[in-house]
Amino acid sequence: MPNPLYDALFARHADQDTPFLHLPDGSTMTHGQFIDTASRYANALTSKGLAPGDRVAVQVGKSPDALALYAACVQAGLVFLPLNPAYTPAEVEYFVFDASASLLICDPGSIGDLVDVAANNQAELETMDITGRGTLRDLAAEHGHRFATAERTENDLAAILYTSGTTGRSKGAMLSQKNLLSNAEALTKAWQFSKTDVLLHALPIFHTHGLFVATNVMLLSGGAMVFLPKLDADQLIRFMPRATTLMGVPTFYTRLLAHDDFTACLTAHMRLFISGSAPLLADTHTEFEERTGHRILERYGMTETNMNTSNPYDGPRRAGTVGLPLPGIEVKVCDPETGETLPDGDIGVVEVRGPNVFQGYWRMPEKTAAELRADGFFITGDLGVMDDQGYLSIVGRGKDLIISGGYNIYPKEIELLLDDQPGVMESAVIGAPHADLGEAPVGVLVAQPDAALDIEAINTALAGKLARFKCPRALVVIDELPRNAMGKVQKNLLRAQYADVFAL
Ligand code: MLC
Ligand code: AMP
Repeated sequence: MPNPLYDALFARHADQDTPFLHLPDGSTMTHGQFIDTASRYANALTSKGLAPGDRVAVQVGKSPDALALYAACVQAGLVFLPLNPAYTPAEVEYFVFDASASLLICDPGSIGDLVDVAANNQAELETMDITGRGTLRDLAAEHGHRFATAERTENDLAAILYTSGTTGRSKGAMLSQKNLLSNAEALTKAWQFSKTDVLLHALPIFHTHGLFVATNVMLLSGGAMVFLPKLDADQLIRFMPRATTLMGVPTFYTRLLAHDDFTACLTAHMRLFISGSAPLLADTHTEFEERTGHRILERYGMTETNMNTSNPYDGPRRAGTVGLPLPGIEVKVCDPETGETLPDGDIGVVEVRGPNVFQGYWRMPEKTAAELRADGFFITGDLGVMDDQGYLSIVGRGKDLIISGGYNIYPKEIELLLDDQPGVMESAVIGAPHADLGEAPVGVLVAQPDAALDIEAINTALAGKLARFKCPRALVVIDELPRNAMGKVQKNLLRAQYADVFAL
């Protein structure tokens, strides 16, 4: 049965004894073993009555089995919905409810918190721990490693990835098989990946970067990955001699540079270092080149579009820019009011069109219509400027968004919770520069008249509701929020005022 994404990324590796995942314990999983594992999971999932198009929410730690779940969903035609393990049960409930997920797979340690979430939403519940063990693996073990691949077209959904929204309600970006496959093809070619490559993979696998950019490119090229649970600079350095390439958010590069053992000698054999998901400071780029002789290749993308632009593999990699549009993808910088394309050199909103652009937001037609134009251009909300050579620079964001260590944080979601706290009259959440994470959230609070704010209690209340990475790393109290003539909070003034809050 045709299933374009499965055929291109997975089916061709069946029975291959070439290495796919090198694990930190020294073991290796071959491509064939990975495909067999995935097919057992596909059998397990369908044995539970799941049918093509059903959503499978997955909130588990990073492991080969967790990655095999992605392959299993593609093979069975299920829609993969990966979730950050840091999300609280309240956050998970929203995703399971919104997506009408048929199955939730979670860590065994979360069962107590999530059993009601699943029951309330008529979802089945299975477990998988960070080693891959759990009820789902037990079920998979009862099945064979052959599975009749579900028929799919390139327009069928492969995944829904939730991205937070400016209103505080997360939106599910619907990604079709074609969205994912076309981008994997473009990137594999642009970055010259081949089966001789070994990628150091220390990114999470519940976001576009670690899941689609990294994994799909390696599957398409037939190469291998050193599959590490998370960023740990010691481990990156330990395994670098086995690798040819690294993909990371800018924090990867600042942490490597902070390490004394990170030297030109260690990296001499490396073919490519790629950065994205957040701005790479030009200083980091320069320092990296001075230390290693390598010029980091920066690219730009987002959940809704996968990757849009990249600095060239051959040709000038310009620090501070995110490079040129990838082949087949149109990128323009537009007037935010009129939507007219601006001349080179003018700052405007970046819009993109191509086979990479998502299918819209799950069950949110108004939001889809607001961001996806009828002619197919997606309004990214990023502010950019194009130079006369076609290189794009991201110079800011039209959307009120904080990117902390590559994770997106929408202030509205935090402000709504802060406003509900005893004694708080109003709040504004801003991003302040942070040496390790690029930026981190700061909550600016205004107290009700005569109220004394209990900052510790507010922090505790937030921690129960929000994933830790979203919780403000500083809460400050001021008399009133600066507002413009329209009554809008002037966050730019707050950002200037608290620019040094993490430097102290
Ligand atoms: C962890 N913490 C963070 C955080 N990550 N806080 C703010 N921002 C982050 N990004 C918090 C934890 O909750 C914990 O808090 C403490 O920091 C230590 O946790 P940790 O797990 O030990 O953190 P660490 O290993 O330092 O992780 C930092 C990181 C990681 C930057 C390596 O966040 C990471 O891998 N980020 C990559 C994100 C990513 O893949 N983005 C791509 C999105 S796709 P406490 O309070 O409990 O101590 C996309 C499209 C595109 O953007 O273009 O690619
Ligand atoms: P996400 O919604 O998590 O996929 O995050 C996408 C956002 O990350 C984009 O809209 C940009 O704001 C930002 N981003 C991704 N890559 C870069 C980059 N290289 N430079 C600056 N910002 C980036």
